[in-house]
Amino acid sequence: MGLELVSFAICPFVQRAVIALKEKRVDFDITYIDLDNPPDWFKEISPFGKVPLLRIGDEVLFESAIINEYLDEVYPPALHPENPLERAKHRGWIEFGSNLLFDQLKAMMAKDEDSFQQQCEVLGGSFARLDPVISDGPYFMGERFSLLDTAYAPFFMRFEILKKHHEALEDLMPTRLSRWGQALLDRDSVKTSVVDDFEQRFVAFGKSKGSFILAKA
Ligand SMILES: N[C@@H](CCC(=O)N[C@@H](CS)C(=O)NCC(=O)O)C(=O)O
Repeated sequence: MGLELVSFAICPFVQRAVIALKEKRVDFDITYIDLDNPPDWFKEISPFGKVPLLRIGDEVLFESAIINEYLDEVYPPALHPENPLERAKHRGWIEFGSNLLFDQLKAMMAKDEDSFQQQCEVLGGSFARLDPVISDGPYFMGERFSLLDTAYAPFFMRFEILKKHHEALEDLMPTRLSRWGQALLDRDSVKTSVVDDFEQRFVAFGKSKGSFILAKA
């Protein structure tokens, strides 16, 4: 049955599902909507009014982590660890990654230097938590790329862009975390997981919402 992903072009949560689909080489259609002016059909089928949605025939899945677990159960190769305890730990860190994405958005949307710097401290605290639990590389659990990696790649992609706009971000990330991020950004499924003009759109979006660090972009 055909798969349709409902997306907003710069959404990191949709990007997680795109990466998983590409890793699994599954064909899918993608429908972009404008979240500032969502169509009625979307409001009817999205319980939280959020993307991503995955439409499978008449069925609709919502929430990126749930969508990716479904994809992982149905389409090989399985990316989640086989061991239930490891899988549960990964789910916890995927949730941590979702919080990190929201903190990154807050940093990007900060309206002035003070609130931006405060958000940098929050990000720095999360990096200090995350850094000791990642493997020596290249990926979170070592040689094997996992579902958890799909959840963090969108964060690293946005961080690389934001880093160009404020020096406070340049040295914020510990070396090991940066190394993991680079390995993810080098992966084909990640490179091809966004629209061609992603960076321009992402920056324009932040600017239009009054972002302090993107004001001069
Ligand atoms: N927990 C959700 C978060 C999804 C999310 O926040 N999506 C944003 C776009 S990146 C959205 O649809 N926002 C619309 C809104 O909040 O009204 C997931 O993991 O799928």
